[in-house]
Amino acid sequence: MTYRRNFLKRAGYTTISALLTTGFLQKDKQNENHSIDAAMANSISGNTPLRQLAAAKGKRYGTAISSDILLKEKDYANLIARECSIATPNGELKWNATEPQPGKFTFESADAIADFCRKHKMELHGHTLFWHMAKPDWVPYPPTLKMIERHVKGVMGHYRNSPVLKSWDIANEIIADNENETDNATYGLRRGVKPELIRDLFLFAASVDSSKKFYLNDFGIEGATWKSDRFLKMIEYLKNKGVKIDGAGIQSHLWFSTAYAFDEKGFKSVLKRLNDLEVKPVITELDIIIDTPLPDSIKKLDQMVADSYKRYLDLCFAAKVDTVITWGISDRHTWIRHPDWIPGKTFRDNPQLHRFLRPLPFDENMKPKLARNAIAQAFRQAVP
Ligand code: 9MR
Repeated sequence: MTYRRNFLKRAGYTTISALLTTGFLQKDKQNENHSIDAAMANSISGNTPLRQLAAAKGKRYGTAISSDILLKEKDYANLIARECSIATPNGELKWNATEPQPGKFTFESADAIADFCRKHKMELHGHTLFWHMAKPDWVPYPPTLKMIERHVKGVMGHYRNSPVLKSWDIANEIIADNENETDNATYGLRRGVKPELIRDLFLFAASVDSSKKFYLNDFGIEGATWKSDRFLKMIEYLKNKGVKIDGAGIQSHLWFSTAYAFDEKGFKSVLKRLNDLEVKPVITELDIIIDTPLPDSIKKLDQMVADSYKRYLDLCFAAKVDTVITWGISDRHTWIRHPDWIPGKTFRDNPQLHRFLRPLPFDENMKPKLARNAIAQAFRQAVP
């Protein structure tokens, strides 16, 4: 329930974009090369795995991955092994999964994913040490410094020598959604969280294993918003404190519509500010919803999703993004279709519209969609 509320706030981000004038999906002459031509798309639906196309440009493609589905569904496991060079555990590394009781750590399901990655020569992205939505009941928010220290030591320590785990979302979604939900105007941190606590969290992490890349991960920062500004200020604060922070996780749970614009200019400025801060942008949780007005067929919808992927990734690759992780790989398993989290009032109140929730590159049968081809084309066209 809380999660649903949280998601609904994400829609607020698109409402802000709605104030702008040109639609991300409205084709204009100058940008026509961003959209993928259907005939061409079909001809390249082909065989080269995304991981290979990405690697040719020095990049990585991956997905969020669930250990229980991995065990149950062979086609899911095979598809991920074929297409991906990196994976993020969907929930297996979160606090509620790794330390359900104080000081009692368990890594069975996360290790199953790490083994899968090792077997298929994939990297693993550690998600996440600190998140208000995935903590066991015994942990308050924010947790005490002592709890944080023990948790970070326990979890990062377990993967210190892992041959596959190369990066951590040290903290996830610490920025409030708007100014009414924070008592910290400068950094916009969720109520109760102090910048010093986040600094100490990063410092603990560095004292356990500084060989990994450290990210601050968040959503709703794909444009010039109140939130992206606070996110960037928080990164700047950490840099000024001499804290190790290598990357900004830009989740990219995106909503696009012909009725309102994507803040392309604002997002470019976010990427530029990250570049100035010498912090690498990483696309950590990409999926795309097309909001109303909906087209009259799934085919057209899939084309809109694909065009959105292409234009978004073209923009990212122009800013030298080298890692793209989608939040799932197939529409069979997307959090967006989970009954608790069906997004937005329109979709929630109209079950007949749920079939228009097709946010990922492969369909329910693990068949490639136009979105998969759009990702492939973006990798092919990227300048290494
Ligand atoms: O997709 C994830 C869902 O299966 C989990 O139940 C949920 C709570 O742990 O987290 C979801 O993943 C979220 C991610 O960890 C952080 N950003 C938003 C993601 C989608 O809700």
